[in-house]
Amino acid sequence: MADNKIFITASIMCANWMHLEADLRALEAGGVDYLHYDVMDGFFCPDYCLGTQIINEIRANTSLAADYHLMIEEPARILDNFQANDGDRLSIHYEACRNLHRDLVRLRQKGFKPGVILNPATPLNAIEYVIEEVDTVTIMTVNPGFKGQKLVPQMIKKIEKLDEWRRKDQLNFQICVDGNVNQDSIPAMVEAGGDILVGGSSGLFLKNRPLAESLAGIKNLVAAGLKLREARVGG
Ligand code: S6P
Ligand code: MG
Repeated sequence: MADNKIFITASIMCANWMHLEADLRALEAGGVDYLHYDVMDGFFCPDYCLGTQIINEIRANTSLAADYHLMIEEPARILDNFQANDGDRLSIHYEACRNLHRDLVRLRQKGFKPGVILNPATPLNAIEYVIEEVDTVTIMTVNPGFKGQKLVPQMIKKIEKLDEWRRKDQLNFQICVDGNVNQDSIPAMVEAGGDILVGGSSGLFLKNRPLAESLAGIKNLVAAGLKLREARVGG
C-alpha cells in the first residue's frame, strides 16, 4: 500500500491542556487527520493517561476521527468502553494481549480499523500470523509511557523492513510511527515507509510555535521524505 498520502495524527496528551479548545480548533483548521488518544494503565507502561470519560468529552467537541493507542495490559477487558465511530482506529500492543488474534478480530467486528503496535524490542516476525487482520502496524520509535523521549535509532531500519515485507507480500496495512516524530526524523521515517505520523511534543506541539506553523513545517518534511522514498523504491 505505500501510496503518497501521509496522515498526521495529533497526540492529544501533548496538547496545551490549559488551552485545549484553541488547540482542537487549530488542529481541525490545519488539516490533521486524527486525534491520537494515548491510554495508559500504569502497569503496561509506567504512567497513567486519558480515561474514556475525558476522551469522550473531547470527542463530543471535535469533528476529528479517533486514533486510540491502548498501552494497557489485556485490553480485551475494556474494549467495550471505547466508542467506534466511522473511520476510527484502535490499536493494541502485541506485548499486552494473551489472545491477540481474537482481540483484533473483535475490534473489526466492533467497527474499528484494527491496529497492532510493537515496542522497540519486539521483532517484526511476532506479528506474522496476525498481519492479515490489521489495517495498521505501529512501530514505536520510543518506549511507551512518556512524551519527549529520544528516538531509538534502529527503529528506522525496522520501519523499512516492515515496508519491504508489505511490498513483497502485497499486503495492505498502513505503517504508523509513534515517538519523537520531528524535523530531524520525519524525512527518514517517511522514506522508510511510514504512512501515519504521530505528532507529539517534539514536532507538533512546540512551545514557541503556533500549531499552524508546525503543521506547515511537517508537511514540507513529509514532501521531502516522499521524494527520498521514491528514490529508494522507484516511485
Ligand atoms: C508515548 C506515546 C506517544 C506520545 C507522543 C509523544 O508513550 O505513545 O503517542 O504521546 O508520540 O511525542 P513526542 O514527540 O513527545 O515523542
Ligand atoms: Mg501513542
